Amino acid sequence: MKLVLFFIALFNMSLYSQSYESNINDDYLNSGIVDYYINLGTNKLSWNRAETTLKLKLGDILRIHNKDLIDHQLHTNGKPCPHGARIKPGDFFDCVVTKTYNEKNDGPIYDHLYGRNARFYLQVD
Ligand SMILES: [Cu+2]
Repeated sequence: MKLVLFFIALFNMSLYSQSYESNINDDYLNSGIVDYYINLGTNKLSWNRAETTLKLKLGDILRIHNKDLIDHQLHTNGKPCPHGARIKPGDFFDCVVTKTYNEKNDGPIYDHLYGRNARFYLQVD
């Protein structure tokens, strides 16, 4: 009898974990870690172009990897994430996307160290 109860409990647990997993998967489809690479040779110029605007969703973690030979630093005015810290070559910085961001309404995003000639085109709807 104890063995039967054990298997019933096991069966119920597997039913529960299946529905739980499907909820996790739904959330995962809507957000996640988005890796972005500042390419070698970017130097003091823009990280991307308007035509290659990086589109993100609320809840994403934008992981900015510095593959260049000089430091980089994300400049924001709090959208879509707080202002970045300095990223040394080989390091990364996580921009946790908590706010919508549109360049026209919220102003440009650029490399804090090199100014507005070093743009980063993003959009969060
Ligand atoms: Cu700044």
